[in-house]
Amino acid sequence: MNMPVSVSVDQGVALIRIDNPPVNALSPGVIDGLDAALDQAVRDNSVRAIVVIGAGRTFIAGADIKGLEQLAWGSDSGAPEMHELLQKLEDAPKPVVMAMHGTALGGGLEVAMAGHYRVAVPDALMGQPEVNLGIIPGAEGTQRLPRLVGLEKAIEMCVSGKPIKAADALNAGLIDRIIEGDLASGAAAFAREMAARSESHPKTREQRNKLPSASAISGMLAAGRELARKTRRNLDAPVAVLDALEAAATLPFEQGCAREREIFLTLAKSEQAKALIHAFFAERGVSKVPGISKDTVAASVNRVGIVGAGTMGGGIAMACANAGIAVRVTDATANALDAGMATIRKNYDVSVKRGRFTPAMVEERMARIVPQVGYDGFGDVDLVIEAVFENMALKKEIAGFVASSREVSQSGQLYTTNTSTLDIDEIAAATGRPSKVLGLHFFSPANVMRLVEIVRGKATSPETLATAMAFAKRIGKVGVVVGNCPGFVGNRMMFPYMYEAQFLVEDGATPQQVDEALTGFGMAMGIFAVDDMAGLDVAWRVRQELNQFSDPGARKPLVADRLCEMGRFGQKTGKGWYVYGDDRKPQPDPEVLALIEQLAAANGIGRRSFTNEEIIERTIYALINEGARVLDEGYALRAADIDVIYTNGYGFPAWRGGPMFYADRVGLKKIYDRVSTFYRELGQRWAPAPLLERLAKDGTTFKEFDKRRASSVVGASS
Ligand code: T1G
Repeated sequence: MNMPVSVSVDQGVALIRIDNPPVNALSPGVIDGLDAALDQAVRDNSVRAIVVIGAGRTFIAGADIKGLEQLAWGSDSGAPEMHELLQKLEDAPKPVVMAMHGTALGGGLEVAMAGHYRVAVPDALMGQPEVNLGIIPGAEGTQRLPRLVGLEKAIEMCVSGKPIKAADALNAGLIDRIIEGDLASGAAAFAREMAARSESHPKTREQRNKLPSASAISGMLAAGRELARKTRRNLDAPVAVLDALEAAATLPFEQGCAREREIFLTLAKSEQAKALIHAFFAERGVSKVPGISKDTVAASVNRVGIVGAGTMGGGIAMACANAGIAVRVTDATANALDAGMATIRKNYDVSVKRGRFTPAMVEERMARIVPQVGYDGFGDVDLVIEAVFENMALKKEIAGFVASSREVSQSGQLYTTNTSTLDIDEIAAATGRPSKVLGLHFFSPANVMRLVEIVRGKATSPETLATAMAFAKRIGKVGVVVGNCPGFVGNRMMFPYMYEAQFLVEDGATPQQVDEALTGFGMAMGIFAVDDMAGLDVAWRVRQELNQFSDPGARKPLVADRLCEMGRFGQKTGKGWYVYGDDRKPQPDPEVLALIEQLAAANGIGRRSFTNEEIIERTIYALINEGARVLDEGYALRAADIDVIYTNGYGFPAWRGGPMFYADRVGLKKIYDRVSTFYRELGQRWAPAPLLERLAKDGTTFKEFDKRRASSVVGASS
């Protein structure tokens, strides 16, 4: 068996190499291996200095999150035990240099900070991302980081969880040198230099000169709390980490470590940690798709052609250009193209103002986007993305044209459509080469939102799917493979949720109350504010395209169509469910409230008041019930995929794990019972999903369902 840690000695320097693919996580084997390697290097009289380095793509990316998951769910093992190792590193009688490349995160950075010196390659990233998993650093990071970079910088890094780049780290005092060229030899040379220079080497835990004076501490912590409140809404860990950082500034090192440990262990078992660790693995799990293996050949996508320069087309063009992909954008008229390019320019200008891009970076990106009327040069693109508005006839016409036109089409080219609801197979049929076709459902604004639903048609080939998955990753998106049903996974679930909110309003709640209940639950936005932002006309058109209320017995929402007939399309017309002033903040509109009351009365709907709890049950349980159907029918591969879709595309709070994980935590029996009650009281639309009923009666969870389905798929293919 390969040892995860090895030692080699060259010209007086011991190189301790950690080799625990894929990311050198700190498994117990790595921790023990480091400990033994350190002993060996210290004992060896020929060794004057020690370098610790990671093999493969990265230094250490942190504690093993699998272990943390066990800890979260009640196991007593799983908490990384590193105090002794860190102390031994720091007390080593020979200089220890940590040589970082890739990502030194969490426990990885904590190991690095216990070394006497740190060096890194220019593109290395260093950070304490633990808060993103609902925990705080658990290996003395909150105590050593402020000693190296000062309290203010440590607060910023630990609250945001965002890693910093090598140049920033050098500036802040986190590292001592940036190594250009080969890291191992550069770090060894640096180590020899340090060994020759001095007998004693700096121990981070003994440094106090970067810690603030007593009078400055409370101001910094107050600013940190404000930062946590503003930027990490509803999260416990970013607030708790400030207590550990306060201990670093006010208590002796050992006591500070004890305080950190206490907070770490409490949070490690919290609901938020369970949910966020679930979200971490759920996001990594989406790349596991039946029929796609490491051997499936994904074509590389370097040139993209986009049809339609509207909001979606423009956003997708930006996402591609940001990833270094050359883009051609076509639209029917020069005017439409000019408007589209102006919007792209305006969006980039905002990024410059916010300091995200420099003007030079923007020019580089703009130069990658070529606007054009017609399809000149489309023959050379690897991937076409049609992004015109949601109309089947138009989409088929374009698909047919692109496929049949010699100058546009070439045999290897993928054809994709950015529909949010329409039938991929029908569009694929119009191209005559359906194996090369799939849906790419981006979310608006497409240059920002991380989610893409990758819609597999019945003829989509594995290679086409693999190419689309790799393309999504390349442009920085989380691509979730879904099946082809109306609305796919995300929107199909959103419709019952949205309409239930509308029924609640007809039944006596107000749009504002529903939205406040939902944001109180943790949704990024209320559903009425979302509808206003997306445009009420979008759902209106979908209602007609999909004939959503064709069943004569179904309750139809009364107000939304009326608002559309009145031209109240939401933010873009200044009025929708709410009314908007210059600040674009939604304000309740008495006209809408009167309309709701009038329509309810005219249709004999009795109105009453609702508690927030009822509102959450009626809306979120509608989402879950439809989620169970989508899962059962196979349009979503896993409940966890639904969670990824909802946390990345629909503003569902990641700290609740996603709708299906949330359902597990509430208990499927409770959800099923409530859904059954609604079914009796409110009718057919609340019929319990068969899978929900089965799992509730078996006393099991969606997580268990995922495990069982995964093993049955593996079984089937082997
Ligand atoms: N533990 C276990 N597995 C990990 C892992 C980790 N820390 N990090 C990544 N993986 C797996 C991941 O599941 C995937 O597996 C594969 O590696 C590639 O990941 C004591 C408490 C490092 C920037 O939070 O941010 O330290 O799906 O697809 O896009 O205080 O992974 O292939 O089977 O994401 O190149 C702190 C989490 C832990 C870092 C690489 N560390 N990881 O991104 O690849 S808490 C983190 C990442 C801690 C201490 C504590 C990213 C990455 P599979 P990937 P990538």
